[in-house]
Formats: sequence, C-alpha cells, structure tokens
Amino acid sequence: MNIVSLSEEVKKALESGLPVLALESSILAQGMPYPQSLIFAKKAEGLCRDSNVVPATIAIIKGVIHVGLNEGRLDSICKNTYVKKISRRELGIAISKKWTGSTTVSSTLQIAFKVGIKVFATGGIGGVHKNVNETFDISQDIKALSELPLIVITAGPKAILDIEKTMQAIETNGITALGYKVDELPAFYSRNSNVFGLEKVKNIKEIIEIYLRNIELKVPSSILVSNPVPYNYEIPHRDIKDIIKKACKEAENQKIKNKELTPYLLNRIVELTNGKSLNTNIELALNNIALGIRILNKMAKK
Ligand code: PSU
Ligand code: MN
Repeated sequence: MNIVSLSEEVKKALESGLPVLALESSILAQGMPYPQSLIFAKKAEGLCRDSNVVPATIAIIKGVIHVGLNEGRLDSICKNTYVKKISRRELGIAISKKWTGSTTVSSTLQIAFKVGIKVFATGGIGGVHKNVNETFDISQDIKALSELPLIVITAGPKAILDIEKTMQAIETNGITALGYKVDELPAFYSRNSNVFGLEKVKNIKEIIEIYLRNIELKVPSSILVSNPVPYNYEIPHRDIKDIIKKACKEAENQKIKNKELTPYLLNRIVELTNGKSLNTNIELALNNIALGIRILNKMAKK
C-alpha cells in the first residue's frame, strides 16, 4: 500500500515540473479555531491557484499521508475533533497506528522533500522555548530545517519563544537564514525583535541563487526566509509582551508542556487579544504564501 498519496493535481504538476507549494496543517488543526481555519485554508489555496501554483496541503488521514487535500479532507482536518499533532519523529508511528493527524513544520518538510517539492510556506516556525533551562524544550523544526534543503518562508519564530536563543539555535544548527528585505529576525506578530543575524536579501532572485548554490554544494539545510508581517497587521512587541507573559504563566501553572504547549499558548493569546492575534496570524501566513508563490514562479522561468 502507498503510504504517501498525491492528489491528481499535485501528481500532475510534479511530473511535469510545474510549481507546487507545500503547506502544513498543524497551523489549521492546532493553530487556529474552526471555521476561521477552513476559511484561511481555502484562501491560501485560492491564492496559489490564482497564480498557477498548485497548493499541496499535507496531512495524515487514517494512516495515509496526503499531499494535496480535497474539500472534505481539508474540512475534517480544520474541524480537528480527533486530529493529532504529528511531528517528524512520529510519522512512522502515525502510519503504523493509522492515526489521523496534522503535520508540523518538521513533518511537512520531511514529506515535501520526499515527494520533490522545493518551496514551503508556513506561519511561524518552532524554536527554543523561554524556560529552556528547565525544560530543554527546543522544537524539532530546528533539526528538520537543518537537515532538509527546501526554501521555507516564515514570519519568524513564534513570539512565545526565546527569540535570541532561537536565533542562536538557527546558527548553531547550520541553517541558512535570510531576511527578506530585513536583517532583524521578525517575531511572528511583530516586525521587530531587536535580534539581528539574518543575511538581508533584496529580492527573490537572490533567494533562488543562494538556494541553487546550497544545492550544488550539497549543504543539507533549508534556506529559511524570514518575511515580517505586513505593517498594517502587526501587533508591536510592547502591545503583546504582557499577554504572552500571562499565557506562559498560565501554561506553567497548569503544567502544560511538550507538544501541547505551542497550541495552548497560541489559542490563549487569541482569547486574550479578542481575536486580534488570529487575524495577524492569518495575514502573516498569507503574506508568506504570496512570497512562496513569487519564488516558485520565478524559479519556473529560469
Ligand atoms: N505557526 C503558526 N501556528 C502553528 C504552528 C506554527 O502560525 O500552529 C505550528 C507549526 O506546525 C510548528 C509547530 O511546526 O507549531 C511547532 O510546535 P512545537 O513548538 O511543539 O515544535
Ligand atoms: Mn516542543
């Protein structure tokens, strides 16, 4: 039995070398409430199709990895009644045990790489958690990004993380980290973090050239492209820092940790900002998808 099933559309596009953009599903199942998750997913896919890019949303349904979801599957993943959050280390388990699950950045990267997709757009990546000294909690996203050579577009590490330590982890793990028109690491809801260290690129051409050189040299890491949230949707750090602190404190008091921590914090921040952070999350992800589309279309012309 095939453990990876490509939708007709994705299969055709990959066979004929047409642009395909990988999209993750944990952002839908755990990162956003329903029905906003589904509205976002449809918008994201529409944005791709409008520019002749095939969207490949990845998820696991009853032990089969689907690359490209039909409407029914997309809806059930977004509704998330029994959808597990599946990271890269759990892929084999999910298949053997016939789980239904969403894929995080680490597992989406693995599957996209396996089927030959070159570009992946997400919201925010995982990284080093604030109380890492006690918990040792560093997202598998970092390890996967250091081992799989795709172009990954993100609006920065999620603001719930220790941004400075995440930048250091990116560096230590040998991830090629570019900033699209910036050298400061954006922090998901906010454009600024006061943490520098990205190599600034002015345009898409530079991103593609760096990607091609890394591939030639067999550098194993992704090209991580940080693309700050658009100005009109950003929540500046000073407006969100107390809310993040409060959410982190609550998680600690309730002993929420490991893979439950990120979804808990994101959802709690949506409540504490009366939905404002959800809107920002949606817009930054769409902005990343738009950049991914432009990269793919430029690559196709080369
Ligand atoms: N970005 C979002 N919302 C999310 C996530 C990222 O805007 O829900 C998910 C991604 O799938 C990412 C995961 O890979 O959170 C990281 O979880 P953890 O910190 O447990 O590794
Ligand atoms: Mn973690």
